[in-house]
Amino acid sequence: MPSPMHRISDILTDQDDFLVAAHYSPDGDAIGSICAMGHILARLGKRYTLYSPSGLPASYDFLTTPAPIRTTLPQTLPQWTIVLDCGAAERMGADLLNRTGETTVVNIDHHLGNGDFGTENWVAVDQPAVGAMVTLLAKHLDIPLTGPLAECLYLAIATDTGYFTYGSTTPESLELTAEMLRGGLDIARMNMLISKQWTEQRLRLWAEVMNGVTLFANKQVAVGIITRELFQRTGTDSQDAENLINTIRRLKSVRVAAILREEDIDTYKFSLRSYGDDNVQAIASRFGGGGHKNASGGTITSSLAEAIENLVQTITSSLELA
Ligand SMILES: [Mn+2]
Repeated sequence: MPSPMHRISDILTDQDDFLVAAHYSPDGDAIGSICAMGHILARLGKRYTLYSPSGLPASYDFLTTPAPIRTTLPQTLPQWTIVLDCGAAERMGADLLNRTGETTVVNIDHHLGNGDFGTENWVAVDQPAVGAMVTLLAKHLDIPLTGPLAECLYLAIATDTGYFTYGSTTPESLELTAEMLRGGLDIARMNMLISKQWTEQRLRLWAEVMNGVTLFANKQVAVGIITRELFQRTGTDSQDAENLINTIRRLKSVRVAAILREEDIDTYKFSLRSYGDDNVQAIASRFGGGGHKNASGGTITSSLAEAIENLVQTITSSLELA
């Protein structure tokens, strides 16, 4: 029996008219994979439509897209819909989810617990990015990893691997990226374009949150707070707070970094980060949350003071921090 990758490769070659989508609020892997798939379909001479309900994020507007990204679905859906980087069917957003009966879903993903919601499913949890899977498709179809295609693939793989620093980084993903470099990818320019997207507002937000960080348990637990008032005052939103926690985690004494973000009155979303054997997934699960061993999150409904105390107490006892 052919592998899922071969079956999907055959679909791309033999069929025509595709909708290409990913999860809503797309990250670098999602948007890079949508655009890369578009470049592949263009190269194969196929009809295709790129779709993301919120459009191309402003922070990725440097990407050379093969076609505009539509924010609404066409009246009649194409025969095939390629869904990328969606850990669950709901992640594609209600508009598309409600119409999957009108099309044939090809599900390409790397999240644990995907559930194989497509008609065709290629779910590879050992892949560091869906962009790496799309790269394998391109290679299998003899499409060179050059030009705008390589830039989209690089964005997807680099951002999902933390620039090749996470444990998910594979030798293969480095080899594929090396092939893009040999094909002329300007990696310094790409990294500049990807990282140099900050607004002054974001800088002020980060400064205030870091300034307000409180340390507990002999400075082994760091807690940062983001209120709705702070977002409002600095003119930012939750997207601007992305990755802030990783900077707090850099404190040498810290084993667990936490951020509590006010979602509503007495409702706080928390994120936890750790390194190595310090399992924050187990801590998040005590609050009904989830995630991975070193990156997890969930929601706490209580006053801020209670939320902090509860979280710090659970972290301290779970990791036996003195
Ligand atoms: Mn991904």
